[in-house]
Amino acid sequence: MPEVNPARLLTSLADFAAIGATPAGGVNRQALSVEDRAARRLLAERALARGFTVFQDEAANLFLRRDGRDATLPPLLIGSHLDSQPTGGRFDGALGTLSAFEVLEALADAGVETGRAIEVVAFTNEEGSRFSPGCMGSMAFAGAGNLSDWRRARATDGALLADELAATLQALPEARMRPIGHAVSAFVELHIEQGPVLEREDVPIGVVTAVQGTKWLEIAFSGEAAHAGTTPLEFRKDPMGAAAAAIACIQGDIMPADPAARLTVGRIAAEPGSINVIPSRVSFTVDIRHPDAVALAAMERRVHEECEAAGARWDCGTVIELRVDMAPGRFDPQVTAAIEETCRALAIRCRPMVSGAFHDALFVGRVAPAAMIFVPCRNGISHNEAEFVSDAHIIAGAQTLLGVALRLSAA
Ligand code: HGY
Ligand code: MN
Ligand code: MN
Repeated sequence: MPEVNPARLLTSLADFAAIGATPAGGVNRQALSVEDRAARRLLAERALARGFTVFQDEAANLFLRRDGRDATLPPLLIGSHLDSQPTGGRFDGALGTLSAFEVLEALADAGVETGRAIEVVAFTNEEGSRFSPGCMGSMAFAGAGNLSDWRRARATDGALLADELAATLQALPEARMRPIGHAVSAFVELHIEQGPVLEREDVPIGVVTAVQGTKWLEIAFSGEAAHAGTTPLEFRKDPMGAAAAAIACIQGDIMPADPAARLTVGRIAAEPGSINVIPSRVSFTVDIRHPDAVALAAMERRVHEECEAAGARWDCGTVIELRVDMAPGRFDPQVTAAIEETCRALAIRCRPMVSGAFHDALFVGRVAPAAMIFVPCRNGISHNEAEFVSDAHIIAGAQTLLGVALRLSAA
C-alpha cells in the first residue's frame, strides 16, 4: 500500500502554521482574512505544481482534484478547513486538510490510478468565530444554509461577509469556478479529537460515528444608562445584573444537572463600557451542546426562561436570538467500517466515539455518506495556542486516511 511521506507532511504543517502564527505558538487565521487567503494560495499553488486541478465555488470552498480512471463517477471527497480561531491551534482544520493533500501526493508518487477522482476540500469558515454561523461553507455545499442570508453578516472586526468572500474568490484567479454542491461519493475528514478521551485511553485513532448537536444563542439585555455613584439599587435598570443572574444559573444550575451538557458563555459586551456608568446594554453568547436533540431543546428552553426571568427582575428588555442550530448527526456505517478495516490492516488500535465539536462532515453527511477519523491531542486541549499533536499520531492519522481513501475511491 502507498505510504504518506512523514517529513513532507510535517514540513507542510509547519509551513501553514507560519501563516497567521501567534507569538504563543498558535495561529490566528480567521475565515476570509488576509491570512486565510495566504493559506489558500499556498495550497492551491502546491496543487497546481503537482498537476492537480483547483476549483472554488461561490462560498469560496476550495477543491483540489486528482483525476481517477472513470471521470463520470462522483469523486471521493477528503479534507477539512484552513480557518482558525483567533487564538487557535496549529492543527484544528489544518491537520485534516494537509493530510488529505498528502494523500493525493502519496498516490501521485506511487503512480496509483484510483477508480474515481479524489478531491481535497478546504471548507470556508468552519469556526464561525469571525463570521457566524460556523460551518458556513459546508452548510452551503450541503444546501443546509443560504449564502444570501449571510452576505450581510458583519464580522467581529466590522468587515462585511460579501466583501470578504469576493476578495477571497478574486485572490485565486487560477481556481476554476464551479456550481456549489456537486455530487461526491463519500466524505472522510481527519481531525484532532479536541478532547481527552483518546489520549487518556492511549488509543491512536478515533472512529467518529456521530456528532452532538449545537445551538448558539445571542442574548441582549437593555436597561438604562445611569450614574454609578448616585443611583440607588431600587432605581437601577441594570442589564449587567440581569446578565450576571442568567449566567450564574447557566453555569451553576443548568450545566451541572446533566454530565453530557456543555454550556459556554464565550463572548460578553457592555455598552457604553465606561467604568462609572451603569450599562445601557449587555449582550453575551451561549454555546449549548448535547448528543441528544430532545435534551438540547430542553436546555435551550431553560436558558430562555432564565434569561426572561432575569430581565424582568432587573426591569430590562430581553432579546434572545438563535444564531446557529445544528442538530446532532450520525455518520455512515459503511464509511466507519472502512476506517475500522483500514486500522485493522495497519494494526493501529481504534475505538468508536462521538464528536463533542461540530465539523464540516456533519453537514456533508446530509448529502453523502461521511465519517471522521480522530487523533489524540495533548491534554485534550484545542481552541488554544498550546494545541499539540505528536508526530506519531499525525502520521498514523494520515496513513489511515490514505488507506480509507484507497478503499473508497475504487470504482
Ligand atoms: O466549535 C466547534 O465545535 C468547532 O470546533 N468549530
Ligand atoms: Mn475544526
Ligand atoms: Mn475549531
